[in-house]
Amino acid sequence: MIAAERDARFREIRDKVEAEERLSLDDGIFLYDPSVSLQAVGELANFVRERLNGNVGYYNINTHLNPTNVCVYRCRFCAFRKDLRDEKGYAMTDEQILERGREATANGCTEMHIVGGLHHQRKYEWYRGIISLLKENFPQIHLKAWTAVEIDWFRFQTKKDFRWVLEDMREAGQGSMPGGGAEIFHPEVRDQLCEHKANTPSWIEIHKTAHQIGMKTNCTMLYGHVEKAYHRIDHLMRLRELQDKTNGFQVFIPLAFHPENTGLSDLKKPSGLMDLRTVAVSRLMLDNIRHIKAYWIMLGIETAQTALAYGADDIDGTVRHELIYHDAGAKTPEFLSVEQIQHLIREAGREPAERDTQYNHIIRDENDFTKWRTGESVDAISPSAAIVS
Ligand code: V47
Ligand code: SF4
Repeated sequence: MIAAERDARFREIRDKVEAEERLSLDDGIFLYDPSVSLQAVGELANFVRERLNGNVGYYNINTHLNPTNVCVYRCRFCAFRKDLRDEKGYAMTDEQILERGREATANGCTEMHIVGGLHHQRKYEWYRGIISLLKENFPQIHLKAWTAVEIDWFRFQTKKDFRWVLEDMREAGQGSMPGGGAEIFHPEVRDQLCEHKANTPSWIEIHKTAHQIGMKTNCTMLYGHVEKAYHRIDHLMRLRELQDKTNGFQVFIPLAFHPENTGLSDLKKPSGLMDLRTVAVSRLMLDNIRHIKAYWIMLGIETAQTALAYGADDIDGTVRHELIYHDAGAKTPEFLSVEQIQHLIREAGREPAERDTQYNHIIRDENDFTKWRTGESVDAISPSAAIVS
């Protein structure tokens, strides 16, 4: 495409975005073309980001819990899983899990992000018991637990349906679902990465069922491996289509592939340019998902900060005990303090705001940081009111 044609095509897309019209598959693929200025794509995404979320950069205070790394599956991109008899394989005891809850409470965490492997010998009751143990002992902490891959496994274990599993886990204390396990939906790619685990129709059905029973969920896309722009845009459009039906996704998180110690270690990790373009294109394509998260653990702090000007309005949390990315070679710190996270958001020119998992404001006790109450939904505030001059 010659430069004049390219500029005209970009203007067409800009007009659509300004008029709040939906972008097409072809629009999305065009925005991924490296000859289309990244800065221009980023500016357009930033325009949408500010229209939706003002000048705020959201974060939460959270911790991770990976109860086991033993897994029956062998996803090619995964450095975290271990075989049953591997000496590095583990399954946490109740006491270790309780200790994590105590640590989270002492740190003022509002959320525990719980995901792990599908252990050959652990029954459904073990997984359910983790949720009820934590909820009974730490009722204030929101449990964002189990990806669709795990819910699919629990269906297999219990021989019940998705709705039964989700309702049973909710009764035990599960509050919402993280967005993992989505990878790339298109079978041309999915079959190369993880042909055995929950397939695309199951992933979609599980999130749809969660939304139908009133449970909010997150969604993700793993990019930067064997997929092409077409597969990424197809993925985003499938998420957009489900969101049109259910409105149950809270946030989208693009996940950059980290190759170290994986079955795809011959690949290079995606560049910072690709990371920023993916954040921006996601913001532009997902016109019905309010928040885009630049997960600092995965992007690195500098790229996450920059992403706050390329469409992202959230950088995830303070995070402790993250293993999935660190096992795959992530060089980011193990956690950030609240002061550090606020500083990096301010340095990016945004106003930090603490939220809970479900995007409500968190109001901390002035005398005791570890105590808090939930304020109104961040989405109830109009973006113009949120813009800080
Ligand atoms: O499902 C695994 C991905 C996901 C690698 O919902 C990898 O708020 C890159 O979903 N390189 C788990 N990615 C993480 C996840 C997540 C993270 C942060 C916030 C939320 C949320 C969800 O990580 C997996 C897979 O897609 N993954 N291995 C790897 N080597
Ligand atoms: Fe198992 Fe999840 Fe790793 Fe796949 S990504 S091998 S399901 S732990």
